[in-house]
Amino acid sequence: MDISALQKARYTYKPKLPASLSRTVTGISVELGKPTESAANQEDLRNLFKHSYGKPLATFVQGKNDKISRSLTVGVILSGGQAPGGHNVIAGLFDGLKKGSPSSKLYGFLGGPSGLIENKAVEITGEMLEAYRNTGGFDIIGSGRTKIESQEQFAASLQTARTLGLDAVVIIGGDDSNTNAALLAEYFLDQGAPVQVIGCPKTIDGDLKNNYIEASFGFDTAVKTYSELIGNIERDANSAKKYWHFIRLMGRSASHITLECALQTQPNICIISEEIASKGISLGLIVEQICASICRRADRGENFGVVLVPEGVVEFIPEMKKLIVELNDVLAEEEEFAKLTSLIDQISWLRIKLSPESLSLLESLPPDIARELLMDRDPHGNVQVSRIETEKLLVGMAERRLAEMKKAGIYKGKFNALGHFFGYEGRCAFPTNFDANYCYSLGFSAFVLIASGLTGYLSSVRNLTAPADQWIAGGVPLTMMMNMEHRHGSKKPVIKKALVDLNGGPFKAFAAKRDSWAVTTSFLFPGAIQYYGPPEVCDLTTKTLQLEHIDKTADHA
Ligand code: FBP
Repeated sequence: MDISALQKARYTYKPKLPASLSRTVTGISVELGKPTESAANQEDLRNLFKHSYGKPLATFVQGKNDKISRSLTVGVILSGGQAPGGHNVIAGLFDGLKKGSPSSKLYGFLGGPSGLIENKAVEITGEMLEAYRNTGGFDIIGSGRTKIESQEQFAASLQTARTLGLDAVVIIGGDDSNTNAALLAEYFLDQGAPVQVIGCPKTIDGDLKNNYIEASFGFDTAVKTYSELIGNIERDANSAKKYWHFIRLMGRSASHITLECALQTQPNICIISEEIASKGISLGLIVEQICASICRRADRGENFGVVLVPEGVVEFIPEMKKLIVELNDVLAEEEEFAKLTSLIDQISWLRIKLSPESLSLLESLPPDIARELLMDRDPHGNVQVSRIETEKLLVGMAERRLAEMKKAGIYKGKFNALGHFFGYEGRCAFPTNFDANYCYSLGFSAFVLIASGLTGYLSSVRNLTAPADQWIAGGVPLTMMMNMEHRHGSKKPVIKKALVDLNGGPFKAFAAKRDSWAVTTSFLFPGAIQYYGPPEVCDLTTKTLQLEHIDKTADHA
């Protein structure tokens, strides 16, 4: 098979581990802290997770560990959207297992959680893994978004675990997939089945984080890929001086990706969904603010610019959010609706089900956007925001508003706009050195958690702004990150999503500069990810991680 020169070179890269994991495995011991509480709704969660609620934090330290050299059989699942570094999590887990005992086995479930339910698995061998080390993608075993939620699915998962003789299942996923991991751990305990469940924090969206999970893997690589592309577009805009580029960026809910890209590239305008929600800014006002910048730049003769739009923003604009919540509830149980194919029929079916305000908003939207809002939800009940072309909606609205402003003599410039969407471009890039090391460490930590007999934990590697050997590895109880939320028309236990903190360092750093970026051309060109070369270029962490680290250090001072 042909492989690129970079792929060949990356096979030989040796990921770095925290010092606590670099010693011989029998020298890695686990220190357990005090019992923990969930993020909110403690009473509800204590009742729902009778066997796994409130476990202590685990930290790996130097010490004797006799249990660790057992022969283990483990199954691994890649769940949800691709994120750079997934192959390295599997590599770290595999290498850990084999260091523990060469007779240990690792099965990979095919196509995500459904592989566990249906017992579709392959044994991952050293030889097979060699072709995937330090590469992007999830293609070694594939991924999927099946949600393990019914009693039949839980029972089938247990049956698979028994058939394969599994000691543990590792679920590599985001907040929804790790919610599944928590439910599965609880189910196995309830059934008295000795099958442990460990999660690993994956998602380019960067919204699976808290005091113990500093970042989800894949974020570093994805934002650097998008920032390179945005920087290239900025340079083109500044050369041609004739286009406004509206760039929508992935990130289903939180705006971490968009915020980090703004810090790396200094565009003219960047919308942060969390701010829109907190200030109750309407769609009309967003367009007004964009047009104000376009006008001021036109007055300086600069009829070009760059606008960053988080894909999740539609769910944060108050009137759109109300519409989406109503649609989610109405569409959750309706088979009748799924049979309707034309937009006219769909809207007339919804006429008596939606509130008058939501109905009139839906009817006022361009047909393409209305159609996108009515598309199928994902298995977790989420609207598929990556398919809603918000950048086009904003371009259309800005065009109309600028035409009015021109008529009124307030605007004298020219407005030619181009829309872009960057999402899939970043999800399978070769992991940066940071993600290659981080993912390998997360996989290795998952092995130590399993070998230490723990279940219901998320593998955790902290102190990420320091060099890898100073990282702190361990595990965080999954129930510690949970709360109750309204999903699919009812209250469900879920891992709490970390949205952009408007009082946090990253947002404040952006807010301090944005007024000047809105008028002057202040573009920054980060360039392509570098895998080889000076550490100040190759090992640079994200600005989000650096600024959040400064916040945490100040909190502890
Ligand atoms: P995960 O949360 O599963 O990691 O997925 C993240 C993501 O890339 C979002 O940014 C995006 O909205 C979504 O996946 C798109 O998924 P799909 O390609 O399955 O529609």
